[in-house]
Amino acid sequence: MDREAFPTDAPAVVTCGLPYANGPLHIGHMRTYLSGDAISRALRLLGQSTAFVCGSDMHGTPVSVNAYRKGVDPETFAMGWHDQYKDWFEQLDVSFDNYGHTHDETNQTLTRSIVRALDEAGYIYDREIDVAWDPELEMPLPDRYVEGTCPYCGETARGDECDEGCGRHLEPGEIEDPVSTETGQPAEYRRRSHKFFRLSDFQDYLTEFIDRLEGTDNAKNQPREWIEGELRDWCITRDIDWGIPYPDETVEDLVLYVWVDAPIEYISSTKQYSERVGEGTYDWERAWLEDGDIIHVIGRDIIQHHTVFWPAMLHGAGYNEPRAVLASGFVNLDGRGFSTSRNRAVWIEEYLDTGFDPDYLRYYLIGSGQFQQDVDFTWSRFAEVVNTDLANQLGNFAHRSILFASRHLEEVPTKPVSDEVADEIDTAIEDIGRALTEHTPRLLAQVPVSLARFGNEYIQRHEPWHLVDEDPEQAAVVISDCLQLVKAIAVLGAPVLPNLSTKLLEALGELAEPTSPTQALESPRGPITAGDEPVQQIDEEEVEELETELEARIIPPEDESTMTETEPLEEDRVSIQRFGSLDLRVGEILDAAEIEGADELLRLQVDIGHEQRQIVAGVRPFYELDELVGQRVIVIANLERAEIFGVESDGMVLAAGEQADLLTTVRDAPLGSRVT
Ligand code: B3M
Ligand code: ZN
Repeated sequence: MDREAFPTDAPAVVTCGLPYANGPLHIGHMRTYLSGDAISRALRLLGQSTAFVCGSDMHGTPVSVNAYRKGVDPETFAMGWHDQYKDWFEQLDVSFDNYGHTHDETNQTLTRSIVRALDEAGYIYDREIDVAWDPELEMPLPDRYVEGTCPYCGETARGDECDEGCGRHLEPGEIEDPVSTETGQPAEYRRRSHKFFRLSDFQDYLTEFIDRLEGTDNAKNQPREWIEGELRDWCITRDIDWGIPYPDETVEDLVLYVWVDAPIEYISSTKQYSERVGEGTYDWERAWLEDGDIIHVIGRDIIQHHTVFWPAMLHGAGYNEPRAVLASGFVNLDGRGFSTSRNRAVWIEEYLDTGFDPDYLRYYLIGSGQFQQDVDFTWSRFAEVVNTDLANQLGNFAHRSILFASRHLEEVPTKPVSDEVADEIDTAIEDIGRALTEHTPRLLAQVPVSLARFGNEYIQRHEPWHLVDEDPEQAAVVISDCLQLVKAIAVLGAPVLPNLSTKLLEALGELAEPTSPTQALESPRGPITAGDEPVQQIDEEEVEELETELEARIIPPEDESTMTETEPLEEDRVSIQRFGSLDLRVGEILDAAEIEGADELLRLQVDIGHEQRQIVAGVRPFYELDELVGQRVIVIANLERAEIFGVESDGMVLAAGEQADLLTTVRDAPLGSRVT
């Protein structure tokens, strides 16, 4: 069943995933916030009553772990970041109608009432489960306090999510080989009673829901596998003291799992907005309990929470369901993911320090790729996009049109524009609606730049600089057409480029923010005043400086190996006899050669005194070939022979850590000496 196209008469709610209040944000985090902002501005421009809401995610182990490591109590810690986030959002023109946080009274109260409603409806029960426990610290190890192996895909995972592998949510006790992140020791298990939500009761509902859901393809398709498979009940409590206490006095020591109260903040934040502006202006109850168009804009790593757990909770408690989920791809930095631990990131603070208009970042992140695809960022790519699209097309067109008009037009035009130009603007207006109905925010960024491209081509075709003398009447038509295109760019580009839009409107003598797309077709009010170029080119030198700065402060992978925690020590002891059964020898690398088709491997010829051995070693990524020749190494000489990529390997060279740091000798024991 297709829902009505946007705008509708219902109140819309646009939300963005709540940032954990636990550390600095980088520009990769901004993609969803900027897109959500543009979507809500576009909805409002089309006349739909819209609440754009979000808040900081204060609870859970992502916050408590970081606070604990800083030696600060979680509330003070999270509040500090919350204030900082508010400030950053404001500076980047992310204009939430309400930005609350999950620890505020509104959210605590609403969370309690929703959990009680679910309980009364019979969706919550007690179950005894094994939870990870740190024997040294005598404390439970929920979620991010424990790491291990994902039981589904075998990748390293956190206690509640397989963040580096298949992306699944993991239930307490599911992770394999759990290790405490605080002591590095293997975790034990303790039996504890917890509250469970009967997710399995919602299978039929969710199966139908996912067919109705709009948004990006990843959000509509990925959950099918989970919904159609076995839906296991969901543990909604944790053994920590930071969070919202489970709302039942007879239950002690349990707080709600952060993913229960976090999405409820979407409702709480809307409610706070309604309370501020009055229900006549925006009715949160209608939005969340009746027929609101609820649109969640999130990162693609939290699809399961928004398309499975959350709609089931809403449905179980009698709330309205999401209409759309838009799940964005990540932002990469020069082809690889941002890394907070390696300082491999462009931080918000840094972007703001450059003094570049936030519109540039908005345009880059919203306009660069399909929403669900990853976007790559480098300063030079950023500068290229800003220079090509915003400076050369949009800025240039607007500037020359305004200049021309201020010099050659005697009065502000009032006549309708040429058909060709009117058609172009009509299409642009339709595109705004289409971007919303088809959930493609990128189109919102393309609209103003396409209009400018058309405009530049239109000017080139009509050459008004000749017409001014040859045919002044025709010149006035062309210049008026161009001015109208500038106005359309300002009106229809406002959702993505609010600052540029204001600048252009001012030059056209318009002071108010646009409130309807049809203003794109109404003559500019005037007077027309030419100012500076609205978009400044970013010059090469500046780009180079920014790139060098970034490069210089990234912690290289070698150093990172000393920062990352190493594996815990083995508990099982071995006898000296067992150790003696390994024949370890001192050797020297005589030759190193690549193996076709195997990027990681090298074929080494190693002299081990008694004989020469061919050994295949996985060290290609870490060494140059000639750097290896002449190196002394330690070899397991009595390892079974093996064939690796079709090459015989007779022994193994010993290496340490993830960067394959080769073991060697400090002095010069003769080649072939036994290691004991
Ligand atoms: N706080 C952040 C994340 O996992 C998490 C989002 C909550 S949205 C309700 O990306
Ligand atoms: Zn996995």
